[in-house]
Amino acid sequence: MRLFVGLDLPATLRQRLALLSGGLPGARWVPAENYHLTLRFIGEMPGHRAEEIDLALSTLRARRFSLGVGGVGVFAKGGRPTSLWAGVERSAPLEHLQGKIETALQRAGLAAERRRFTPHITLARLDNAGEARLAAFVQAHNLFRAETIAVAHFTLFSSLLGKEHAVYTAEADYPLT
Ligand code: 3AM
Repeated sequence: MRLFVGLDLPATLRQRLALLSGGLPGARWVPAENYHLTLRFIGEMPGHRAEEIDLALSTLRARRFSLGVGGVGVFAKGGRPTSLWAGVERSAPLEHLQGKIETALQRAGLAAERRRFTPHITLARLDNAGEARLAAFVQAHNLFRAETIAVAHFTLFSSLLGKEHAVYTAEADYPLT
């Protein structure tokens, strides 16, 4: 099973984000049902490890919080833009939850994540998106702001890689208090 921990997003936010799709050649838009915020990518795990991970996550305690979404940005690799995303406000409760998940997963035997946590919601994968068009898109949507959402649980997702898009399934939800 290919796993990751993340936040599921409410339908209102998905609809709002979906309005950003379009008008950018070279963008493969993520379908609205796939929008999520990754808190920690785990990767391929055998079933018994998945169970240990589930157990570790279910003992974690953290508080509910609200999340602000706004702005758009781009990740690049070797100077090439690879993905387009909607920004997520960094906040103490979000960082706290992410840190607790990291600790729980390390306790469950996973190696430490070395990449810095950069909260975002991927909107599109980019293949050869023209630089000027991309810059114009980012500028045009930089003032984008969505309604603040209430986060009351986090989720362990499985991800089945497909030809077009991955299929994400919520395997377990963990309530925040
Ligand atoms: O949340 P986003 O869409 O940015 O790209 C994958 C996706 O990111 C990422 O994990 C999220 C859920 O699938 N991902 C895939 N392989 C990865 C890897 N080897 C990875 N993240 C880190 N390391």
